[in-house]
Amino acid sequence: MRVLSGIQPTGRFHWGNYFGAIRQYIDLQNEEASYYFIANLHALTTVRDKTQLEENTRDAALDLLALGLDPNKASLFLQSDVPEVSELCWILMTGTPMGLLERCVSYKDKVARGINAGAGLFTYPVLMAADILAYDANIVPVGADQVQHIEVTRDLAQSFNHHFGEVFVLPQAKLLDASAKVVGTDGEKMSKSYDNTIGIFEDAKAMRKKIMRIVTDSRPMEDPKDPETDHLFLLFRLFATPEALQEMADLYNKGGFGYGHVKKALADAADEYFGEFRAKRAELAAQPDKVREILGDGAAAARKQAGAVLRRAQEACGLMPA
Ligand code: AQP
Repeated sequence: MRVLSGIQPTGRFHWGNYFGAIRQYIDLQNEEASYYFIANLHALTTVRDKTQLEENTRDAALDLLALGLDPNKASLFLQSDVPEVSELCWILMTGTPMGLLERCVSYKDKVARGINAGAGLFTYPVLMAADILAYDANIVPVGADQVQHIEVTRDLAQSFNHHFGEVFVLPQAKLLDASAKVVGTDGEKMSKSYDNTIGIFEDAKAMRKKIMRIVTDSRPMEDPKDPETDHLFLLFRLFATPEALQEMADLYNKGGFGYGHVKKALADAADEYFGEFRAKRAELAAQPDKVREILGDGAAAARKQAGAVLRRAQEACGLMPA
């Protein structure tokens, strides 16, 4: 299997990014080929500050490597280091119906929330399609919010193949059932733009404070509560062992506990889970040359693959590459 996924350096990565996507990257890095990129071209649609984008990009690379992405197994690179993808994006754009993009929920959602939407945000799914198709990826590990974009990718690939011959491999989204949509501190999807995130590498004290401030319902402590509808429980489930989870579920069903107890258990579990990655991150942060080299090697491997697919597409549609 060939695996491809990307993640935007639009801010620090949060639990949703980790449990929905990054954990899958690590699990899938032993596949035949796996490519993971830091989507700085996508991020440019929202991060309009040079220093901020550079800082986010460095943080993204450090975070991914510290969390276990192994450059000996997978290629890690910056999206902007593979210009072949932007060329492929144009080729796909020429065959993209406006209606297909107008139906994309994540675009509509951002517009509804008053986010200033330019052509970059509107055409985001086409660049994403080029990102995926350029690596002949069969599998794209993502969270649930990206499934529609992968459907768009399949539509564009199928339409191109139908018109010009079999050029593109049709990809499939891969989701983790239990964490395809991680909830945030307000019970909605955890998302940077909803301001409801808990960061993976957030300072341990700040993280605990944030958890302790999570708003809960005001039912009396004695009442039994349904764990499956409580966002605190859903977050605890990300970290807990099956035994600890069962114990907590029993407590909910019985009633007579305080949410402070659950919050403390959640903070302890998160601390323990991410604790081991902190030291690795600090170690890597002290070796910027090594990180740059990893990204350079990743980009070289990615360009080779993307170049081959671009030539295939150019030949098929009459662009006659030299
Ligand atoms: N809450 C989530 N649950 C599960 N998976 C999630 N992902 C994001 N949020 C959740 C997955 O993380 C990967 C990287 O996504 P991205 O680069 O598109 O990051 P993002 O969408 O910018 O993350 P946000 O916080 O949700 O940002 P905004 O607010 O800009 O949309 C993807 O695979 C995504 O599914």
